[in-house]
Amino acid sequence: MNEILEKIKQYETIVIFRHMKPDPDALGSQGGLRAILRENFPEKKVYAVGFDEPTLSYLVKMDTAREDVPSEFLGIACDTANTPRMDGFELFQQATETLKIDHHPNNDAYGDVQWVEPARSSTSEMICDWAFQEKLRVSTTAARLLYAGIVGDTGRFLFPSTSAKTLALAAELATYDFDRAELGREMNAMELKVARLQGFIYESLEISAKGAARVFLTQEIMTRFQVTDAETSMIVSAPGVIREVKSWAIFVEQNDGHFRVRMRSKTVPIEPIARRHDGGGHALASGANAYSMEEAEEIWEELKANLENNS
Ligand SMILES: [Mn+2]
Repeated sequence: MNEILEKIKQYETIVIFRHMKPDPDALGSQGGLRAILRENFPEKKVYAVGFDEPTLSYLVKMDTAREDVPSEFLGIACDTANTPRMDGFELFQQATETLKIDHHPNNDAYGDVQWVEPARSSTSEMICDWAFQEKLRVSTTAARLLYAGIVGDTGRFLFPSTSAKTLALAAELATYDFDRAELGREMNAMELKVARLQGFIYESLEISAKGAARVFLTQEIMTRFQVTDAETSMIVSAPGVIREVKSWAIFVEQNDGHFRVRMRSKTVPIEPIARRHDGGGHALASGANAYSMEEAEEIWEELKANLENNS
């Protein structure tokens, strides 16, 4: 953590990265760090790169001027567990030096300097803590983004990763002059078509005796509800409100026919299952891939067995 500012001071150009299919923490930590660096080092060129996710456009806009990036620059990756998931990895590879700031398990230990704390609620919390400790100026824009990232990754301060420190940092961010109520509305807002898909999920969820649950969102279903894969990320937590459900997997069919599997669990870790199937993430929130129906069935069997062996 102490080396981060050292490295930043050494470079005139800094490019900040984050993972593909961004969530509020990816964008909050990336955009928050960009705002902090621009505020404190106005002479430096600071860029945030990646796809502008339309469902999160209320948060932040990426920089597109990649041709402005000189041959010597510092690359910082926020909230990105592994390099295959990094948006803009080709550019990151060209960086003179690289930093990794993340709160996922450090299975892919990339980066010349790595600051990884899996016990943290969010990368936004880490950036916030770092900025305050280093006595950097935090702009209102930065505060809003970091707050959004914390709110997003803690499930509105409900997940067990929410510590007293998380709340204290969020309380500090809440002293800044941004419209928290409006941000909250944006983060909770759901399009009607997505709400209807959520209704479909509740209707078609299969639940095992021990509380494993699954649902398939095939291309046909996605077309019927006019919903994209990115839009399904908003409803991954939906099965969690059902008392009978302990762990769940949402199988989202991709254009190439394979399934992206979004897995969640209330208490029993599911991350090892995700790791066995080309994925990973957090103990209770992971993503995996199933390249055939047989593999999708294997994941389901493992999800059920996982609860039988751990309860
Ligand atoms: Mn995160």
